[in-house]
Amino acid sequence: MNDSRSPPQPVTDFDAVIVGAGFAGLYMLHKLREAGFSARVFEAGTGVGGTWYWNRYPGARCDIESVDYSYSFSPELEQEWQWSERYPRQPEILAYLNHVADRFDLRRDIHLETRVTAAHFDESAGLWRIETDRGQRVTARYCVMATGCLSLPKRPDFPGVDQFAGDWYLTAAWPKQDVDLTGKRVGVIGTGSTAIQVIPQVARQAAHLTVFQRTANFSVPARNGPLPQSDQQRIKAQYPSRRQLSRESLFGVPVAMPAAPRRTRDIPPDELRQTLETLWAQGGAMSLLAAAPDVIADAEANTLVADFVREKIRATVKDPKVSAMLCPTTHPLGTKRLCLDTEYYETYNRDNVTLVDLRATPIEQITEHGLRTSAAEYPLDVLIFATGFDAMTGALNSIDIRGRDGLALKQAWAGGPQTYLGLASAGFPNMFLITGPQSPSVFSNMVVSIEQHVEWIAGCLAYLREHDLACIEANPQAQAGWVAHVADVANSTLLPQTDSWYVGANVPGKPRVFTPYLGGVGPYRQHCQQVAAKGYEGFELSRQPVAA
Ligand code: NA7
Repeated sequence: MNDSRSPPQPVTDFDAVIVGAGFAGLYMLHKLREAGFSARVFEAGTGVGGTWYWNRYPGARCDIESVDYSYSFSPELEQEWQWSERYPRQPEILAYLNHVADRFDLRRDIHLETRVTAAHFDESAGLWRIETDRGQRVTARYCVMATGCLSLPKRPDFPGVDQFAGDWYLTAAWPKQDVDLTGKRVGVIGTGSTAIQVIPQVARQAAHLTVFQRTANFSVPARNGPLPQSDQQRIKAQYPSRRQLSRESLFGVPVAMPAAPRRTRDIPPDELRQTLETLWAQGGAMSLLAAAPDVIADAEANTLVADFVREKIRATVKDPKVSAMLCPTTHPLGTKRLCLDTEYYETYNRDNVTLVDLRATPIEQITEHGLRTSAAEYPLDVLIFATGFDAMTGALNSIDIRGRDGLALKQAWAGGPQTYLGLASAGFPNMFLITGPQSPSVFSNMVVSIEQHVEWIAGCLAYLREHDLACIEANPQAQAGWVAHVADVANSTLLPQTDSWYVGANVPGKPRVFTPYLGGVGPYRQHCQQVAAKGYEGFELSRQPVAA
């Protein structure tokens, strides 16, 4: 704190503007209202739901169990909502979020079909000026970006895409009405988490499916199924301890951090085999990673687990040429998102499915009637692009965000994101990021991380109000220290070496920076709590709403 008098606070339309009405924006609105702040949410979709509003492709499903991929802030909500399956489908998650919007009367403060185009910090007035694509201009003291980590899809930029005479779809902008693929020759480009969900569904409907694979990925069976009432009741009875375990865990799922983890390579081979078999039979990607935490750090450990998965792929896929193509060889397991599937590998045993290796035979062109690689032309009626996102920074950088001295966020982050705790960025006072770059975010159960950030931000705003403070801004030194720490932790693992969206390698020209924080959800939460307990250590707090 660098001054003692309290000048009049700026008059603004709202205390806070929140950008986005997914899991993060909805809870932020609720929490701020509860604390007596006024807030307005702007959301581009015609409904709430964020990721779960846009990603309606066949097979869209969460890879975290439904009972854990849900809000914990309301015991009543927790108890009353019934999940039907172990892993929730997109329509069920969307229905849940709509229920939350109604139950907490959130809709009256949400403007739908409204995209925020600009957010400028007005230094002389000490407030944010927000503009939308509908021409609205509002002011707010705080600006909260609840824009999501995977919300800006990559547009298909293959040569010839405009000539294609058939229908094409982007998984992340799937139409609301049913798409009938019956009798169609369908091509899917991509074999990431999304494609791995979509491919088995399409194969069941289409006359023929051709999968265009550039990189084979590791996938673990979900073992999805109905969630029996009795199991759900048992879990609900233990919710407080289950939630607490998730909050203290590595990835935000209820698996305890091992007190004295053994190195995977020190585990006797028979015992390791048994553990992996048990986990494979149980299903679930996060538990496999959590069971052998050194898998992402130790190349030898990684090979042991990766070999096990490759063996499972070979045992499932009948054609040895196809199974060889499906066995990942380009990266260690878990250094690209470990996928979760239902009958993904089995799908390649169908007569109507062809796998094309784009590394051996790259795409040359999309033609009027299909797709041509360096080796062949594939006639297609429908093309599905499951080609991923400009992750972590894409949605933020697509808004014209300007902080002090007109500094553009894009410019401040030209060499990669610069944040303190993934919550704020120096030069952008009173702006908060929910699950921003350099926080656990995509390397965790997003709902657990979202709740932690929302509660931290709401606590911070209450603190500012209580102490008559007008301005909070990340300190550049503290930020530099955090950015270096995030990089150090990442560099102690195998992850930065792999070309993945975690490092921005999937977007040409993007600086190569490993963006999620790998220190674990539990330790990260503790650190954020300590920062707050020490009067927001590493932030500059000021009574002046404007620059001193
Ligand atoms: P991903 O994981 O980025 O997957 C995209 C896939 O598309 C991946 O297989 C890419 O191959 C492939 N791709 C992307 N561009 C091309 C081009 N130009 N040519 C050929 N193939 C291409 O996105 P998802 O939507 O599957 O998953 C993102 C996250 O959303 C997921 O982890 C969940 O957390 C939710 P590549 O690997 O780059 O060679």
